[in-house]
Amino acid sequence: MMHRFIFQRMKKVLTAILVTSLLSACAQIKPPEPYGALPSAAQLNWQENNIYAFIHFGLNTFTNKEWGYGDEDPALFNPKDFDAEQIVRSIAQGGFKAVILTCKHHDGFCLWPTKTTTHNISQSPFRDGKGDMVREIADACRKYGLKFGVYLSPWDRNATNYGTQDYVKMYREQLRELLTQYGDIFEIWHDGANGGDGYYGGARETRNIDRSTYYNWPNVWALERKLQPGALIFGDIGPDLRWVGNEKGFAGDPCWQTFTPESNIPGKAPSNGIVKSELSTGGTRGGKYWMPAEVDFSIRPGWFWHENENDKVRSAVDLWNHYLISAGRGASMLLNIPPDTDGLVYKTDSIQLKLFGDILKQTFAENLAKGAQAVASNIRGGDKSAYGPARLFDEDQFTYWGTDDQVHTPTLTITLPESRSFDIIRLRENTKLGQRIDSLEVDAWLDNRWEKITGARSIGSNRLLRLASKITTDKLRLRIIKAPVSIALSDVGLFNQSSLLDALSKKPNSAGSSKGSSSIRTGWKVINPDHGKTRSAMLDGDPATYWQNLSGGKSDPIIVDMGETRQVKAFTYLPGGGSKIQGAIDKYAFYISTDGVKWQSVAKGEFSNMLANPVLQTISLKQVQPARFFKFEPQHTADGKPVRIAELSAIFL
Ligand code: FUL
Repeated sequence: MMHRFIFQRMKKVLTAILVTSLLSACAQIKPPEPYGALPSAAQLNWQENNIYAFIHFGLNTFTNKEWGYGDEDPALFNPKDFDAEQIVRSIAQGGFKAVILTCKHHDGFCLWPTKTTTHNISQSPFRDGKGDMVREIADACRKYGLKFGVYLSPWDRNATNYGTQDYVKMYREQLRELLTQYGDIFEIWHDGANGGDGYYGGARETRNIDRSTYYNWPNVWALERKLQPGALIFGDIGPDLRWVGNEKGFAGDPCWQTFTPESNIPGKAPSNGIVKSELSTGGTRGGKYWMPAEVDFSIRPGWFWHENENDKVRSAVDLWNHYLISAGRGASMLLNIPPDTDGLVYKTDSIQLKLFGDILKQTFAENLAKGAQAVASNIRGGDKSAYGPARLFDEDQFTYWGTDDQVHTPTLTITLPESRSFDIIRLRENTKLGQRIDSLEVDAWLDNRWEKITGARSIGSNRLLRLASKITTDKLRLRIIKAPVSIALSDVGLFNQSSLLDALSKKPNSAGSSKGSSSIRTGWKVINPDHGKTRSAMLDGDPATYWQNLSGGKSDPIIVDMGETRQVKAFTYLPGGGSKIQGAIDKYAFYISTDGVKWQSVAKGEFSNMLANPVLQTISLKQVQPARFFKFEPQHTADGKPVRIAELSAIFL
């Protein structure tokens, strides 16, 4: 009897507790309404994997080209020591979380035994025609815990049917193969370079397609969503990630994670290859779509491996600097690491990758905001446990310090357990509620007063602010300067850049410059007088000065007297134009002569990718030849503007 009584009492008490806690849960202050475009589940996942690697590998590696014409013989593809694990391991050591492989570049050669074309790996000597490089890289990624993604060039300079609807079907079939045979795909990459001249099954002609309609991108995306619902789709216009508008390794400041693409051809819908790339760099504040930027650039000047760029590999310090202005600006860092002709990551590249990985690890090893206390000028509904500033230090990117709806410019004072030194501040918003903050400033308590040390104009999922120098303090203040709505800030982290950076910065930078050796050109002259006074700029070894064809349009050939006869093995051309390159030549002819009268044509062709990546071009002659004079004939510029040349040079035996 007694027991029964106790049991009933307990039941009543428990019910009362349950009801009270349910009631108080209902009384909890509601989160703010989301603001603007919002990220999808895949985009939220991307935020944590915002540093990944490209692998450009294919026939170009063996022909020493950037863009193959489409007529290359598959027999040339023979990386004898190819080791997918060495490649993926080198990348993993750099701290990268995923890999995207060029399964097919513009030359149309497929790195997997596709059923859609014979121009594929099965026609090559690699693994006696039984190889599948997509599988080997995908398997190695799985083994080392990296995600795997595919690049499939829409432009195909080999395909006979390029330009017709048959090709569009074939492109989708290739996608279907890649998206169904290799497990989970992290990202699908659609290049903007599209249409132009090519082999096209022997036609050797120019085929221009209407970029805004030809591929019917919405249909392609629908197929991709169906086959790989978790994959991110990249293109100039997304839909998930946008191109950042340059291949130099930086995002804009500010760089908004929302974007409204605009076409650069009046009257045409924006599409791959026809967006205003300058807008992509900074995105659109309050843009129509959640579409963060992806910063693709290469560890070398070119996208494919070229022996003559072995001394131009970016250093670990350079990679760190670019990390800060790509991933550190709410974009992703997509670094290209092209394997060499042996099928391995070249030693210089892998050393710099390892050092970069160490810098990353060491920098973020300890969050110096640990144990901080913070006082906010406003907390949403006064609900400290749900929206209080303690949420900033819990390492969860979605818990946040939130303010009341009408409070857009609050202030936060942070006190550290003791004075600490740091030079990186990390800020994050809870992007599930959109990108809410326009700008903020940060002060530090230094010499008994508040001093402004840095500020930011966009935050989003990740913002890294590097201070001009290390500071030591126990107090910081954050002032939100502008926001259209209440804020939802989820992270304030404090870090110290790795000491490796100091050690490495003292050594001469191994990253090459495009500055040619000027001494070798002593006594060289441009001898055709119609090239005006500035013509010597082409030979002065200074990439910042350039010659421009002032008469506009097509330029006459440039004739250079090298002063004495030498054994010429290659020539180089550096496009000119200061920070914004213009008039980059993309078609040329090159002649040599011993007497300046009789000329021999020794090279003619294309400089590839000159709109997106106008870097130093080196063309090797088929054979070494004696010459005192050379004649360089610009035949076409990539942007149709008058020719500009920063540097011209020859390389001798
Ligand atoms: C560019 C291409 O033309 C380059 O060759 C490279 O693949 C780069 C990632 O995209 O647009």
